[in-house]
Amino acid sequence: MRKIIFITGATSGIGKATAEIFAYHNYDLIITGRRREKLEALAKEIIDTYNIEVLTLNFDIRDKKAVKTAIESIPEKWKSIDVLLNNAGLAVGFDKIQDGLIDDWESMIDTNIKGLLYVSHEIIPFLIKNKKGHIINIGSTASKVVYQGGNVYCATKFAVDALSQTMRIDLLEHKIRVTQINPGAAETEFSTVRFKGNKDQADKTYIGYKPMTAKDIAPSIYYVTTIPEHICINELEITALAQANSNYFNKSN
Ligand code: NDP
Ligand code: 8X3
Repeated sequence: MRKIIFITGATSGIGKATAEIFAYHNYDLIITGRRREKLEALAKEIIDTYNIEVLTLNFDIRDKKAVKTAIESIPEKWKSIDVLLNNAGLAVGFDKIQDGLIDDWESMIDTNIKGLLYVSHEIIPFLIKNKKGHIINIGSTASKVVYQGGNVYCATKFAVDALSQTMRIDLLEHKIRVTQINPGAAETEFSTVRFKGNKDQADKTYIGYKPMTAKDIAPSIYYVTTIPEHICINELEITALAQANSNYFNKSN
């Protein structure tokens, strides 16, 4: 029987690259996101390439009813989930706190913290019932070190860090692994979303150095699931060689 991974935010970036690598490694996939056409296109591409099954669930992670309804709709045979990848997330805006927009703050808090919790709330009972499982939360270098203009985004990623740590404690008795992966700058749709579609501004994020891509991060996400059963990689930080932390870059290229 093939293993199953449930991925939030699989329509783009890190979630999409991770879907591809787990498919390559013979997992069946439950892929989720708001953009239905991108989900369907990815499902088709993966089914055509790999001999595995894909279930698509189309919902907005900020909508707790929609999350519950979508996960309740999962057919019985798909409930034997081995890995939950809490990846869906975003930054909106880059303003100093005094200039920040409350709508931007709410969007990040609702997606990165509350959305992660809504999904985890529905999936964790499956993992407990199945007596197995691995939760992988995507944090960030911003889960550890804040930067100017990062205020609320960093706060949400610090919250993810706190949740990963407490999930690991709370789920200890159920032998469920909890890993947090903290990427540094990776060129995905992330900056375009942060700068609200302003591609020029987004591109400036990556000038002067070679950032990671989603494909640089996905193999490590797969790797943490492959280690012996009695071990857990609790945390992993991955950055471009040109990035030391949230604030220090070598932008001389
Ligand atoms: P992308 O913008 O490329 O992908 C984000 C994914 O999240 C999309 O699939 C998007 O799907 C999904 N998503 C966003 N909001 C919602 C929502 N309300 N409901 C459902 N799905 C949603 O960015 P990345 O791949 O870079 O980001 C993935 C994760 O990695 C995020 O948690 C981000 O914070 C984190 N990260 C990114 C870094 C980077 O530099 N790129 C560095 C460190 C961490 P859709 O729009 O279809 O709903
Ligand atoms: C995303 C990368 O540097 O904008 O978490 O925080 S950064």
